[in-house]
Amino acid sequence: MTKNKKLNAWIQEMAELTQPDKIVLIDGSDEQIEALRAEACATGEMFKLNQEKLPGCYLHRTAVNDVARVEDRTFICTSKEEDAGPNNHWMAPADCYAKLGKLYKNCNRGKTMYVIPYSMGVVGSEFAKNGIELTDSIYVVLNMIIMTRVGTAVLDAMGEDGDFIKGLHSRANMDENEKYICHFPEDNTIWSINSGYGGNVLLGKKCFALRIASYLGKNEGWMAEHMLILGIETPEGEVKYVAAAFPSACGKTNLAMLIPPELYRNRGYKVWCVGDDIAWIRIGADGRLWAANPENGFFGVAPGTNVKSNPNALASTMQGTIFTNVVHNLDDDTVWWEGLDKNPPKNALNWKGEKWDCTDGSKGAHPNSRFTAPAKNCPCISKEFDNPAGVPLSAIIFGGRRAKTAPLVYQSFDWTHGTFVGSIMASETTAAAAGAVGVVRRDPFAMLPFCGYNMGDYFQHWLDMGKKITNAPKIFNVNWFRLTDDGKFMWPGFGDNFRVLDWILKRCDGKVDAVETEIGYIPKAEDIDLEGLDYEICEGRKFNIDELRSILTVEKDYWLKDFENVKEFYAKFGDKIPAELNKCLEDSIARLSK
Ligand code: GTP
Ligand code: SPV
Ligand code: MN
Repeated sequence: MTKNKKLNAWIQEMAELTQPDKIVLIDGSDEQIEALRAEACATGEMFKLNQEKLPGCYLHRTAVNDVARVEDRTFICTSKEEDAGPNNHWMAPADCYAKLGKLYKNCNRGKTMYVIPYSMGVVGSEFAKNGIELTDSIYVVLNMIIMTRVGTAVLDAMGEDGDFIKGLHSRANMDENEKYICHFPEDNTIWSINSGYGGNVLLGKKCFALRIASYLGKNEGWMAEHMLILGIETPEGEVKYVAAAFPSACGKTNLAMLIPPELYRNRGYKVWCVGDDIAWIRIGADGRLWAANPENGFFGVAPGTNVKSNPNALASTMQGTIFTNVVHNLDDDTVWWEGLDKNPPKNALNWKGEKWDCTDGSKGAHPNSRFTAPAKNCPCISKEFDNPAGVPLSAIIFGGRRAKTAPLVYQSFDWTHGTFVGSIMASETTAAAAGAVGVVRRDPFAMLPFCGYNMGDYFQHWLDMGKKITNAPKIFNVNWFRLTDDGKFMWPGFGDNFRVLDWILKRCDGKVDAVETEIGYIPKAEDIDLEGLDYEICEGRKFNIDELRSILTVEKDYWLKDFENVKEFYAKFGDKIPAELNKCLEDSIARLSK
């Protein structure tokens, strides 16, 4: 089928196991894409939207019980359980292969198995890595074509004996009790069965580019992170880059594409998007950290995306986009979701495909409904997007959803303390994963669901990397999600987050001082530029410098309580927690208890 013998043998082996009627190699050609779209529309797997308003756009609905990642059914299968760590569910590789082997047996009978050759990173470049996904789903094929670099060029880059990550996916019979997303880092293998939802089935994304890649990065001296990458162009025309790790549905896509407030636009500032979800980070010859986005598209959260909050994301979805689990407007075959505008369609189907009455209080789009859009559609895509070396980082930013405790922004004391700040991250859970929403949980580095090995070893890897970087980025933490007592967001967020980025860059350049507190350096309120900010917190009450002061305060009682919870979290990892981090924790508690 291809000129790569290992690949041919593996395809054959998986075909013998799953017994497809037909095997189709994805070459990435326009003709093949058109034929697949037509076939998916004929079977009802996808719906062709209004091609005048939304050229090349389609709608897909997943099964109603298959709308998010399933963390309880996600496994890391290493020979030793300790290598997966308490942050992962574990199965012995042989047991998992045996268990899933039974589920895969003959599961593709009567179906076509598609062979998708894809590259994470620019095809054939030094740091790119190849994968093959076998799938029974055209929806998966078409999403992978947007999200990664797919087709014949990848096979050419792999050559006759090149390696690849082996990904086997089948929707099989969609039995929710037999859904598994399993990773075999020691075999470069991913097996996913009985799901059709994004993060569970687009195997290049979380499964490969984070779980398998984090494991490879640990062994090879680089990092795979759940981070956006953006460039800030200054009025002098210089571009500085930052990467930011926020948990799922906590604002990466929005920050990555933000449009600065008018005040800054007038001064000549611009933001360029390099990536919105995943960063592969290496140490460059100059001793700096260089970050590249291995993906080729955006799998973004639809609800809340609108012309004010994220116009660049919205523009990215205007062509060649697949919408999943949004509202279908039957009048003109367009799409809608909560927070798009104030005019929900009257004649419409909800995400389940039922007739939807927008006045009955029910949600039309699923809270984790998504768009899959080509990165090249984004009006602010960086000119470095296709640079295989990536971009040099001036700052790394951590953040999460915290109604209380975490201030708007603070800076760590140094790399080690910055690693500590990443390790103590916590955030309210969101609809991106199955389970309860709004519960605070520890989510170090926004990698809790994505670290493919023991998180204690991952913390150590961060510390080790720090020792090798001669010119380290500064590390910060932000929180856009502080709430008032009556449950409203205090900080305006979105484009106004640029005001915080501006402070961060000034700190990196040593152009502004800060207040040293128990948890790190905090801005003086007057150093965050509020000019032109016109934000109503509640009826008639505008955001002002006093509000800002209140979200820049270190509330000691909250922090001490939080650190008790960090202790419990660390305890799960036993002696895997690096001594330097335990020391940071003790020192922080001591400073706060004074
Ligand atoms: P994943 O794709 O799941 O990894 O998520 P993400 O981190 O890219 O999250 P995204 O940017 O899509 O944001 C998720 C939700 O948070 C959306 O509904 C946004 O509207 C909302 N959001 C993003 N930024 C802000 C902000 O600054 N303030 C507030 N209040 N909400 C925000
Ligand atoms: C996330 O959940 O962090 C996502 C979406 O980016 S998914 O690809 O489904 O994981
Ligand atoms: Mn994500």
